[in-house]
Amino acid sequence: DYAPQPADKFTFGLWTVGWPAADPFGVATRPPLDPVESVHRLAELGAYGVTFHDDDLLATEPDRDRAIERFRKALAETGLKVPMATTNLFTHPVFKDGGLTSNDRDVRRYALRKVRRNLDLAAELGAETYVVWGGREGAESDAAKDVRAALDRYKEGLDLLADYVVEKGYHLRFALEPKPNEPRGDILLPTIGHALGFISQLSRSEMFGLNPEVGHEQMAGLNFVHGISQALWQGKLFHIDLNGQHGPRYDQDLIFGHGDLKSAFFLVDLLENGGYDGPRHFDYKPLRTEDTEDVWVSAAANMRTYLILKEKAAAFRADPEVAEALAASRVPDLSTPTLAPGETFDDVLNDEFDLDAAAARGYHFTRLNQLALEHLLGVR
Ligand code: GLT
Ligand code: MN
Ligand code: MN
Ligand code: MN
Repeated sequence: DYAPQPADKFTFGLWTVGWPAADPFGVATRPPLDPVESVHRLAELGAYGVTFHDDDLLATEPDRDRAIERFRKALAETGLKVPMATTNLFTHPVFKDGGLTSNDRDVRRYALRKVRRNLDLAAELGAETYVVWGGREGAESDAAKDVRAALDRYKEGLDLLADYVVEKGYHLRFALEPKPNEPRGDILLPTIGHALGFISQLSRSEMFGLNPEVGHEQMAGLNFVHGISQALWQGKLFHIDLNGQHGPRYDQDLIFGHGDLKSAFFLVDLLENGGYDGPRHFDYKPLRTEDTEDVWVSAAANMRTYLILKEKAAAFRADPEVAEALAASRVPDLSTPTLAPGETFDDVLNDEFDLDAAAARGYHFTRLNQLALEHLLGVR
């Protein structure tokens, strides 16, 4: 009956269910949510864990020590884990031109202090991944930001933080989260590809991977399944933010599957069969129209949709007609190396090859795609 279990590794940010739903055009429609209540409700729904920004813990209890103590107690009572944590370097006005890449050096130093303090807490709570979403690292005008200098400062900051983690002996890796725009006109590291390229320039690049978000790549008009495939291929899928989005427009943060459902189907198929065993983390926003009880309906919907898609993907893979269609489309053949063992490049010169016949061969992808669609629609 698609009941989530901790073994499914579903996790939620405190800022997701706890979003009071203020947007650029209107004030909050829901009261602030006590993180302790979130922990209990998520555990009841079958989640595995909860994640947080330093500031999320203070939603209803301004005293940091007291807030942490109450949070710890809720974790102990429920058994919920904290696999990931992150820093808020975007809400406070001081971060209006960014944190680690603000033009203001004092702000950059403050941002480093803020991350460092929460790294200590993340390690204490047993987190293994530290997300870095540089939502304010960017600009609205090409005159306003020396992007090459900004990338130098981004690297400087992240190198310092990685050194700190090593020095302290923390078991933490960093996951950079790309986003093309919003809240800045243009954000640095806008896509999975930009972030992968940047990581190669970091001093301890092995400690850095990605936390890609469904909606963020789709805002850029990109294929999320392809992006995740490349991140996996490069060993860089450290974490993932699941949600829904309808193409290039503002960041919708819809419930998983409530955007591009077909992409969600192929994504679950990839995550379940592609060697990713990390948390399935939902970074969504309960609709602004919803009341405080609807919030929990929406949290449950993310997990239920994932489990339904997991079942559909398994049925797709197990269907003999699909296996036959995959073979007819020569999909498995792509895994055969282009040179046979022992061959050299010169051996490609000796092929007997009928150019016209090869050009005429169809790939029959239509049938394959329709089979996937019919599994997804529940008619097979
Ligand atoms: C913020 C952002 C998300 C990031 C979070 C991590 S916070 O809500 O929109 O995409 O994952 O800082
Ligand atoms: Mn988003
Ligand atoms: Mn978001
Ligand atoms: Mn996110």
